[in-house]
Amino acid sequence: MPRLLQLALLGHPVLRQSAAEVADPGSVEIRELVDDMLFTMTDANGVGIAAPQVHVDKRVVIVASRPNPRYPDAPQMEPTAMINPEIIWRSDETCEGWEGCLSIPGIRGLVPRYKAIRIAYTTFDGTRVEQHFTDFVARVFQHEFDHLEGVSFLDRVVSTRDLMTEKEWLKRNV
Ligand code: K2U
Ligand code: ZN
Repeated sequence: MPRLLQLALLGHPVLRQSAAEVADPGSVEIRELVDDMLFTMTDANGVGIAAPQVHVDKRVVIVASRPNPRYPDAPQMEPTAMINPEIIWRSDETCEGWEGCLSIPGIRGLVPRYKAIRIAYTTFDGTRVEQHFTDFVARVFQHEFDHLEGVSFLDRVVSTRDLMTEKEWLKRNV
């Protein structure tokens, strides 16, 4: 049975460090971590989550785009666990979008992200996979990858005037 994990909140040092590479992607430890991360993300209505957000210093993320009030056109995808992910190419073009974060409750920010990216990651069986993402899925991946580097979406907003409370944002965006 997967466990509901405690979320690290902004200010906790685990969110401000570079996470450690995973040595054994196929271990029971990593499979159980991913199960618990997925359960925790789903409970919080997230579209992604990174291991440092559940106090685990490992380079593991889950990307799970689905249509949601802010991004009704977001593609529905199978939640995908990515071990030791990296960005291997990115477009010059960027685009802005509103983001939230499970580790920064109650705040939304307008964040510029690369519009298209090519990524690589390892799966549980040790296979290295490459994928091309655009638009919202590219945004979610970049948000989660930032967590592995100790970066939050607050660090990416161009101006603090691009921040608002979730309550004010919901009045204007849903
Ligand atoms: O890493 C997290 O904190 C999960 C975020 C991921 C996210 C990435 C990019 C854009 C928005 C969110 C959570 O899913 S926060 C909940 C949420 C979901 C959809 C849109 C906005 C916020
Ligand atoms: Zn986040």
